[in-house]
Amino acid sequence: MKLKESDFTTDFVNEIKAMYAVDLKDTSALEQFIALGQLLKRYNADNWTNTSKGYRKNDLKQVYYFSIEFLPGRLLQSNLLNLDILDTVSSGLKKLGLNYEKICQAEPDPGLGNGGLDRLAAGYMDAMASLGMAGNGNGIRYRYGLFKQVFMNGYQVELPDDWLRNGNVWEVRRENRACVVRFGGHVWLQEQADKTLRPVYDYTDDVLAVPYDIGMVGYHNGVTNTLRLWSAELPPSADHTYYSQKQRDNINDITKVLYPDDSSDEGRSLRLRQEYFFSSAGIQSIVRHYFLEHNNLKQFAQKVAVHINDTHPTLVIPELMRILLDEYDCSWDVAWQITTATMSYTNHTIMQEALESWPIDMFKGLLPRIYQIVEEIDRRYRNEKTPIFGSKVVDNTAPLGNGQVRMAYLAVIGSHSVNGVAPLHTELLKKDVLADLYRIYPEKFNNKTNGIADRRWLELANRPLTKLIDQRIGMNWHDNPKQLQTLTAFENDTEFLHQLAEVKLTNKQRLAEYVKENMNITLNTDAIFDVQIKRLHAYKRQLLHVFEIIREYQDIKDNPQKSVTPRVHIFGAKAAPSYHYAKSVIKVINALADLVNNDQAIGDKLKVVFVPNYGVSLGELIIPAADVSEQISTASKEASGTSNMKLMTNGALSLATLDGANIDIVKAAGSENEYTFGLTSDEVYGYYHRGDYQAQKFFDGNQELQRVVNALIDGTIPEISTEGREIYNSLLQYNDEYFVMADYEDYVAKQKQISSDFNDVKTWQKKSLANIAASGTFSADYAVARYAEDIWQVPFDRILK
Ligand code: GPV
Repeated sequence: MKLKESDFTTDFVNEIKAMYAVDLKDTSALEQFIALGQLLKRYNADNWTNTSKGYRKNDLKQVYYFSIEFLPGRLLQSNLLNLDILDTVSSGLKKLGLNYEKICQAEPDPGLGNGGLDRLAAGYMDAMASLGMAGNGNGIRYRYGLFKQVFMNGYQVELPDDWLRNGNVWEVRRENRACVVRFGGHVWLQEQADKTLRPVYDYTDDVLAVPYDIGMVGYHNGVTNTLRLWSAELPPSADHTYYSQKQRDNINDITKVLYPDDSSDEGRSLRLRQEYFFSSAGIQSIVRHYFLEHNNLKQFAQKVAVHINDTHPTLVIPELMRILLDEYDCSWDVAWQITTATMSYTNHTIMQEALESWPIDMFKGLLPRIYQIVEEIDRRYRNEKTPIFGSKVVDNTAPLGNGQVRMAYLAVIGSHSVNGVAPLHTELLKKDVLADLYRIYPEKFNNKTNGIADRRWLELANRPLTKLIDQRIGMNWHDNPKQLQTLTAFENDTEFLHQLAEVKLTNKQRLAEYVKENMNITLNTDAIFDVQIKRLHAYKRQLLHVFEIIREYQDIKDNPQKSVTPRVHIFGAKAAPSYHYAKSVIKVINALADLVNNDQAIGDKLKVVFVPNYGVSLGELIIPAADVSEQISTASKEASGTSNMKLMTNGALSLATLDGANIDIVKAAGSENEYTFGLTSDEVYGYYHRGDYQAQKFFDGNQELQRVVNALIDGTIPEISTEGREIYNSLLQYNDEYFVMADYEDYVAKQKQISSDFNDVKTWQKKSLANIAASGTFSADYAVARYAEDIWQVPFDRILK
């Protein structure tokens, strides 16, 4: 949009007056942020209205991306960027004597998600709008987000994340679009006047689902799509019906807190209620919207695509069936044809424990009609497939089995497309986790490698680098990130490589300031900033990184005179509150940090920083400052990873196993520009098949490793006697489930190589440049374009070459 700076300052001052009835100088940064958000919403109102009107008028096919969590990050800057008024506004605010940075930081970071899965969903919303695609999000408006993490005595403590305390300026409550979601009760068949039978529900617990819409502003294209988040409230009949306090609580609890678990199944019925709640509300509102422009169901699947982001929204399948059967009198076959043509599903993990399933008794009690439909899907599936594939394969893949409703199987059977999120992951789905279903439905399986919101992670998070790139290759890459590739022309340009190093230093200084201010640790910005930021999980192997730190520490202590390349090891990670092992690792890292950071003999050769409360905003600060990107999951376990891509585009070199999208990153940037190590996925599976992995052997064969592992239990690191012992036992007594011991030697060798290579600034920066240049292909814009072409069959405006 076009905006004159003077118009903006006038508008802003007026907004402040109208909202707070005080002078500008008497407002807080938070108030300024809220006023600015209001103003932007007003500026963008026509875009938002016209976008939905346009989709309706042109009867465009709409995509609905269902995800139980979205992790959008702060929206102010990205909205300003996408509206093309960032410079005008920031300089206008400056003219008014205000601190633009501080206003941006006053925005609460919505804690509406856990990790990569949810960040991916939010990034795809941005990409859909930026491609001019009719894409909608559908999720839950949690009153409290993921916990706020603090460390007390080195332990993780979870505080409530009250992110909505001051409201959410970006949202619009639309009570007139509310719908009722029914739980429990009895289902029976009632004869209609025309003698047909219709299910009727009695004694249900009804919940009102109220949508809150957030505008998803497209990049420089005037498009604003909608992310619809549902909130659970008492139904309007509350005036007449008596609700006990318990019933009220039951309703309010549905959208009260985000489940803090990441890829572990949570057998609580509240989670199942959350899943049905937003699935049902979303599907009801889609059907209602469809019938605004159509009077029969013939075109439904041509006009609507529903995407199931991991299994949590799988109940959209039986819910759409329910509506078609019970409310629109479709035959089963017609309803099933429409449903499967509409639905598509993304799987995000091969970890068994993350494959959701629900005990049939719980499911049936909570969702009796939906259960009947799942039973019928199961019955027909068995009838159709058993003669062809035999009962063993069918038993192993049917929606119902072992007393459970198996969500991933239901998702595959009820969708026309199933995709993994990196080539290796998709191959493993076919070969292992979903192998039997792949035999039955080979045509459904496809890969869609993840992508990141590069405008957020590069343009916004790393302004100095963006400026430098713009100076060299102009601005076309902003529209088409693959053009970053042209940067390779400068790979031997000494001045440019020097400038790259300067930019990195600037970003490291910025991070160092934050760390000094918030954690009182002084960082040496000449050191290698070695970064591992992701949820804490055994398979991600933060422990391997810990081993390297212990090794470096012992090495410096043993050889005080030896010259070393200084290191700063930076961690950011939340552990699920119930994940005992992960919390022990946090304690160990913090104890190690205490030991190392306070040892005079270590000085600034080595520092360990565990930044509390890692999330999108901290990522935006840390990632541009990284030299090394730790992507060290056990091969086969990380479906894709996305921090690997964010770090790459900011010029960090990957220290990586051949897992997930690391493989594709190495391919894109060239293996000479990354540090790969460790078992391959085939080798890991080889151990599984033979059953002959022995952690002890690796331990016995490597004295250095023995010393490192012993440091967990011999008092080297004070105050971790319990945690150190647990981890020690997980390695030696329980045989090291994630092959930390097997990969140690190769990992350390690569770390040593890094320490030596880092000193050759020019060569290092050349590698860094190769990473930046090759990172464009991992833009979410391309990923979403591939979903649109191959799976959703929806058009989009922007042509990406
Ligand atoms: I399943 N992922 C996640 O963040 N939470 C989950 O519950 C599950 C998966 C992640 C994977 O672990 C990453 O490898 C992947 O990059 C990300 O989803 C997005 O696909």
